Formats: sequence, C-alpha cells, structure tokens
Amino acid sequence: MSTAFEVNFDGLIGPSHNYGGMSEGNLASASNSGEVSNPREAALQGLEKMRLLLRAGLVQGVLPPLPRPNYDLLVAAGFGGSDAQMIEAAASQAPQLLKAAYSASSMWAANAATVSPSADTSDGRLHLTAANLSTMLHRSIEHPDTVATLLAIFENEDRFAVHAALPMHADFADEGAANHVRLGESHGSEGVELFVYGRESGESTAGFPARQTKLASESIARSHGLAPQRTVFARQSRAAIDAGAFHNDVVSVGSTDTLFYHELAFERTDETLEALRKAGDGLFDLKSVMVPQADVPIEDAIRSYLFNSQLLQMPGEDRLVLLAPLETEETESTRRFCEKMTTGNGPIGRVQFVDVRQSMRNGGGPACLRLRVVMTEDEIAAAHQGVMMDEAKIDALQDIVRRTYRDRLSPADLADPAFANECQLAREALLEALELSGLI
Ligand code: SUG
Repeated sequence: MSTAFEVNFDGLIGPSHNYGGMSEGNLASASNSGEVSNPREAALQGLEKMRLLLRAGLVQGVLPPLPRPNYDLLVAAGFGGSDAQMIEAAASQAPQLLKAAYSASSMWAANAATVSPSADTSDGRLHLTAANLSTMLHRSIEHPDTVATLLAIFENEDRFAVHAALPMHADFADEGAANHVRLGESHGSEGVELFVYGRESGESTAGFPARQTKLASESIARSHGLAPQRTVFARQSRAAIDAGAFHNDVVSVGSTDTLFYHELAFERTDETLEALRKAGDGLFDLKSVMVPQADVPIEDAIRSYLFNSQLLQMPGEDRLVLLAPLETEETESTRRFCEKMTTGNGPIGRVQFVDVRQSMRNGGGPACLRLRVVMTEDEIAAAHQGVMMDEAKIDALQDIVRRTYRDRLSPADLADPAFANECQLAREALLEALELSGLI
C-alpha cells in the first residue's frame, strides 16, 4: 500500500453565479429564486475555504468554471446569428433557457464525476466518470466541458482513466460523487464503495425527482473495475428525497472508516450497514454515527446542511473533523447535536464552521463544492500541476475575481450581451493562472 492523500478539487465559482430557481426538489434553490446574487463574494468564499484546508496541511486542487453562456444550448434551441443576437433573442423568447445556458452550477464539483481510487480498481488506475446530470436541464449541459477539464488534468493514461458520461436517458440518470461514498481503513488502502440511488431504471416515482438510478451506479462500478464483493448499492429513502435531500450527500457523509448519516437517509438502514460491514470484512471495522430524527428532524438537517460537510482527516488530529456550513451552527438542533457528538468519544472529534452562504442559497454546502480524489504521491505528481493550490495561487485567483467579477447579479442582468464578454474575459484570466489556456 502506498501513501495516498485525499485531494479536494473544489469547483471555482464562476462569474455568472445567480439564483435561477432551476432545481426542483432543492428547497434552497426554489426559495431564493430571483434574488440578487454576489458572484464575487461567492468565489472569494470558495477560495477562502480552499485556503483553510491548505493551511491545515491538506492537498487542495481546483476545477475551473465552465464556459458560460453555453452557446451550444442556445444554438440547439434554434437561436442563431451573432452571440449578442442569440442572447437578446433568448432573453425575450426563452428566458428560462438563457438562465440554464448561464448557470454556474459546475461549482458543485461533487456532481462533476464519480471517482474510484487506484487501490479499488482492477487495472490499478484511478477512474473518473463524468456525471451526465441528466435530470436538470441546466446541469445536463455540463458534462462535455467537464470531460475536457478532467482530461486536461488527468491526462496520463497509464495512471488515469477518464470516462465520458453515461447515456443521456432517464434510466442512466447520474449525479456523480454526491451519491457515492468511499470507506476504508485509510485513504490509501483498498476500500469499499457505496453507491446510493433513488430509483430503479424504468421506475417512475411521485414527489420530488430521484436523480440517481441503480443502473447508473452499477454501470460505473462495472466500468471502474470495482470488485463486486467490495461494492454496495443502497437505496436512498423516499422520505429524505421528499424532504429536500435531492442528493444523498445532503443526509450522509463518510470518510475512512466512518459513516455519518441521518436516521432517515436510507430506505433500509440495517441492511445497508450490514452490507457495508460484510464488504469491508478483513479491511476495516465500520464506525457508524447515526443522527436520530428525534434529535435533529430531517427538515433541520436539510436546512442547516449538517451532513453536507467535509469529513476530514486533519494532519496531527486523531479524530475526524467535520467542516460544516455556518448554517449548522445557527440551527439550534444541529448545533446542539454537534456539541454532544464532539464531547463524546466517537470518531468525529471536532466541528469547524465555514462561510459558504452564497453557494448555500442555491443548495450547495462545503461538500457539494468539492470533488474528492484519493491519489498516491505519484499520481499527484502525474496530474496537471497548474490546478494544485498553494497560497500564492489562491491570492492570484482572488485578485482576478476581485478585478473581473460583479458584486451584484440578478437573473434579469443575463439579458445584457455585454455580460457575456465579461464572463469570457474572467474565465480566460482564471484559465491562464491555472495553466489551462488550452481549454479556452
Ligand atoms: O444540482 N443547485 C444544485 C446544487 C448541487 C448541490 N450538490 C450536492 N448536493 N452535491 C443542484 O440542485 C441551483 C441552481 C439555480 O437554481 O440557479 C442548483 O443547480
């Protein structure tokens, strides 16, 4: 077993961050629809979170924002002429579509891909499958550009395998790592991969959309070459989805040997835990931390985003640290639960709060903002270095954000063709700083 690190690749929040109200079943997105956003503050908050983890001694990467507006979507919808003409026509004839074309949703990097570290795969390579995000129109346009980004970062085919998204059909609906948890003795040891799905392919469900199918999860496990006896598929509970848990990472998070979850997260909790124990037999002893509905009602868990936290093994600390959003501290039941949990002797020893409010208002907490990629030292060295963060690079990115991003944006502002140029210039400057100008 070689030394491995959990590298957090955070989505760098793009200049068109706005509150579009586009995600049915995501209560924060619906309730803040049409509000004025602050893209500059959003991106600075995200970069400060990265700085925090860097200073704690963790390895931090970044994924640049995707090109916005996405003109391919506008062309596909029949708009033509110059860029400015397309934007003006879409603004008057199809404003919903223009919002989708402008969405900065790639910031939620947990939905960029599903990742299996090389310790788990049959060919010993690190596998990444871009998520098709087929359930929501504004997210379904991410994957071609996500694949291009991943290929630019994980280019070395001897070590990395980047897979295209699954077919764009409801039977293959896939939302990436937000519905995937990897558990093991340590980051570098062989692990167990848990895939959480909301419905079977072909099954129609009432209520809020279930965005992940079992077929999608199974397909990824197969193409990543995961050992069937080390892989678990569990169904997310309908109660959780209908309460607003549009991804499993809104009601559970796991790292190393610990699974932290809400009592109502899974359809068959005992069976799921038993399957995880069996899959981890001989590898690790599962530690499960269940949050009872009586202590934290699921509505509070979703409002506060208690579980949409990063569960981190910090250098020098023997217990795990939960990096939770400020909203968890501000919600009484979750704050009390955190106090109780950390004074006990369980696997989570500390909770730290972080301000990602701009993203939270669209339903994205600390965990949504990052894609975890467990990498060996050699794999880190083989990846594109321009996206690996140090403080100087964070400073440089923040300078670009301060210079090029607006501090007020309402969905109506998207109608101004001049804004498209602003977005392009901002992205070009960011890509240059990350030595990724090939993506322009
Ligand atoms: O897919 N919100 C995202 C939030 C994604 C959170 N990710 C994880 N849980 N991993 C979504 O619903 C809202 C965009 C808007 O309405 O403008 C949005 O796409």
